[in-house]
Amino acid sequence: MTVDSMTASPRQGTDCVQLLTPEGERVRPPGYENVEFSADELRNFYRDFVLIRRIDTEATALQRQGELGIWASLLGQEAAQVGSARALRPDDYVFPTYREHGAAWCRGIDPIRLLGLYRGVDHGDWDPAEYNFGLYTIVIGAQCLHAAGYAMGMMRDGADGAVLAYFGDGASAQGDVNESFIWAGVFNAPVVFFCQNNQWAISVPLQRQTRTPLYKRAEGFGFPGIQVDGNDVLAVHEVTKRALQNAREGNGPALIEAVTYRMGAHTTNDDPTRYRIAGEVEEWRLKDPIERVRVYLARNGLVDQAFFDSIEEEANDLAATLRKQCLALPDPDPMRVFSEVYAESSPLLDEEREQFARYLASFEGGAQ
Ligand SMILES: Cc1ncc(C[n+]2csc(CCOP(=O)(O)OP(=O)(O)O)c2C)c(N)n1
Repeated sequence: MTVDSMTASPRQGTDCVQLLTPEGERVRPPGYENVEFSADELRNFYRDFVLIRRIDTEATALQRQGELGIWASLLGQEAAQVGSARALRPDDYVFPTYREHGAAWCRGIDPIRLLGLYRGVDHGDWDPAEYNFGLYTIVIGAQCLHAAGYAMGMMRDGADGAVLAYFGDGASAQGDVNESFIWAGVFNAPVVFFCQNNQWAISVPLQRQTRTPLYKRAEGFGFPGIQVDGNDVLAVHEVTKRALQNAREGNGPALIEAVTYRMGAHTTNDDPTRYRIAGEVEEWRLKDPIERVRVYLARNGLVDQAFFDSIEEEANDLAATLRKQCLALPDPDPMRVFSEVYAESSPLLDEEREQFARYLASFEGGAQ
């Protein structure tokens, strides 16, 4: 084995599914010749894109102004998230990480709830059962175990939905993710593992996570793996739709590797210029997921300038509302941690609650 082969980039392969090129050209690879999208679907993808990118920009600005504790930007990953989340049925169930703002948007979660979490005034304030969308998971890869278990439960309940679990290229190296692959595989659970391979796990590049393209790992666990251009919303949508349908029909799990790129910092606490070169970012800027849909829509006469203008206006209004709502979010009652972690109390919890209440009361003005 040569040094070159040891350090070869396990990146995009020739069998990576693409239906819309970075230049906005529609392509039809074998097996996908007859895939069609209506003009409405394409316009809706574009609208989702612009709105979630605007939410992301506004949240980043709010963090910079000290209004959020931290923010994990999704910039560049819009197609991976919108394409996959729009392939879900309402009765399917999603397990996200902490960067799935686009998927949350598609599931109908008000973005102010994401801002509340990152502002530190709540712990993720939506009811997972209402949206079939779990709470954000910061512990890398843990949600894949929840997803495999939930899918096994659905199967035993006779439900005919599927589960979609998001995780990153870094998470692919976690034990939890690999254990969930084993369980889902041997129990034929209806779960689609959706890896957003954005090339970096904070400062650790993909080459330090794997020697083979990630989708190829699935074979070793006994289910299909497929690689898709993660910046191509059409390809992501079609591939995810098929995998979810297969899972619902009892054909078991699948692993989708969406090849994409984290355009910004890992979080607002990070400085990516310390570990990656500007040329790499520039290369990916040319593959922007929004631009290719914009070009396709315009070139095929599916929209006019008024369409783009109205979405721009909608995005600006959304950002202004979000900003106002964010600044008005109330500080939480500090005692809330005792009421919302455990279903039932215990003597130790009672004692800690009383101690904490006394501590708060010791300040002038009591718990305020
Ligand atoms: C179990 C665990 N180990 C380490 C961390 C610290 N950590 C936070 S994000 C991250 C990298 C995750 O990279 P990846 O899975 O590729 O997702 P991305 O952030 O790129 O979307 C790490 C190691 C953590 N949150 N949980």
